Amino acid sequence: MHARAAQVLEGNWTGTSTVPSHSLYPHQWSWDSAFIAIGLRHLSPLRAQTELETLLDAQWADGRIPHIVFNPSVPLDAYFPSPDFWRSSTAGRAAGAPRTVQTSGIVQPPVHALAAWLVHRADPGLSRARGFLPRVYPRLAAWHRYLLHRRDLGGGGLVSVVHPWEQGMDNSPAWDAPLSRITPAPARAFRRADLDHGAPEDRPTDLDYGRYVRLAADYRAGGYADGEGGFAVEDPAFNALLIASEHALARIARELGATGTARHARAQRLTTALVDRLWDPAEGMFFCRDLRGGAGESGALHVEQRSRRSGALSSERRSRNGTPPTDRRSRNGALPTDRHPGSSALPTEHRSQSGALSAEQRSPSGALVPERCVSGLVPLLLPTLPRDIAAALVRTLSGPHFGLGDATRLVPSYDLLGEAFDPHRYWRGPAWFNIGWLLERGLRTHRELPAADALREALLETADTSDFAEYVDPYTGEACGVQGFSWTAALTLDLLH
Ligand code: 9YW
Repeated sequence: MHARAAQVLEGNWTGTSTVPSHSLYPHQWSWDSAFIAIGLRHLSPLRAQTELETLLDAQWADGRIPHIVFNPSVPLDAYFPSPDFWRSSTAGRAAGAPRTVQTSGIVQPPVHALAAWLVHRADPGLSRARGFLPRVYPRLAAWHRYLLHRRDLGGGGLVSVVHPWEQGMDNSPAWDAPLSRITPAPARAFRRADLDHGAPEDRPTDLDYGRYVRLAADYRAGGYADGEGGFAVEDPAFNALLIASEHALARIARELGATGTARHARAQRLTTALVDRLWDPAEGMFFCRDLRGGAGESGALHVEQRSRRSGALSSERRSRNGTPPTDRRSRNGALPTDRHPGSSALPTEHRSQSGALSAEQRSPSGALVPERCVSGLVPLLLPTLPRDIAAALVRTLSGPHFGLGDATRLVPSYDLLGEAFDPHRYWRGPAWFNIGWLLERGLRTHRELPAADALREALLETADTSDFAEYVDPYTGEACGVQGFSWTAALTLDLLH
């Protein structure tokens, strides 16, 4: 299996970075590269360093690491949205997009500092000889600075994503409600290249895509400036990965002769904010906070400003009396999809279609999204999580909603009992290997060794039988999406070591 995983990574290597898959994703993706580097370090520490360096070469002057770095030799129609959609070097000029390389304008989860630290550790001699950490450290620090300063849209110390693609779990049911306020771009305005390579029933719907396109086009129209867009969500996995990476940056700083203390302290403050804003003790997991949700929306949950430790989400769920959530009604087309009230106070080009709520309509702290998504378990990764919270997450992982070690041997991306559950559709049920890898690490960190061992076995076995699939049916392990997928192969290598 080691040799076959190495072969997948060899085949997907372009000379300076690794594509997730030549057919479906023929460019460099940000968090993919971080996971890929974590596996590549066992094959070639040099290639692993190069993978991260190539990505960081495309960093914008404002610190953001773009979610895609485009390969100019790949035809424009091979992937949508292509460079001519994002127009980074012109539309992103004010934000400091690079001139020579084309990128997207949104970001992906910050796994990079964690990856850089693990890559360094694989061969510290080579790393020191090449000055790897001194070169990447300032860039990683600028990346975290961008997230913490430009993306604290809720003002509570956590980072928000402004597009579902940023969080990495594109069509997670957590986005249904926040996306339902976005007017989809008309289907004729774009052509989905993904359907040339993936089965439509495994992929997001056209309606999802229309909204992804609208949000991205609005962000571009505003010069990729952060602020008042129609979609702003604090996600537990994105923030947990930032915390893990901040701890890794502290270790890198120490290796470079600083103390790292301030960074560890910052990671601790972020952990406190994560718990205060996203933890629900009654549900035993974290939830997304929809900053644009709340007051002014019929059918949406309203969350008051008090701490989530009080179990408010559970009472909200009960108080809904079975009213179907806005998102599902709109997805089924039974009700009009456009519920954005518009906002004349905002510049029209950037805001009118994005569904931004006006200040009066918006609840200052937004609302938790009552969907159990696997991102709400990812904070288990954090060694400094309060013990009672880690224990509750482990119980939720093996309980009826995620079924680990009972109904399934892998972790589904979404609630097995949730209304939106679909074992084959992308991030609405299937098990993904990067998430399995993060949770295996979390279980091990919190000394849940039998569960960690069992998950490791299941991940390895399924990677093998599915031929390194992109994602799998969480019950049967049946391959979905593409095969020969890079992070599946890379993380297999890491689990084997
Ligand atoms: C897309 C590359 C990316 C991943 C994301 C995944 C998918 C891209 O593929 O998004 O076009 O939908 O959701 O997490 O980074 O592998």
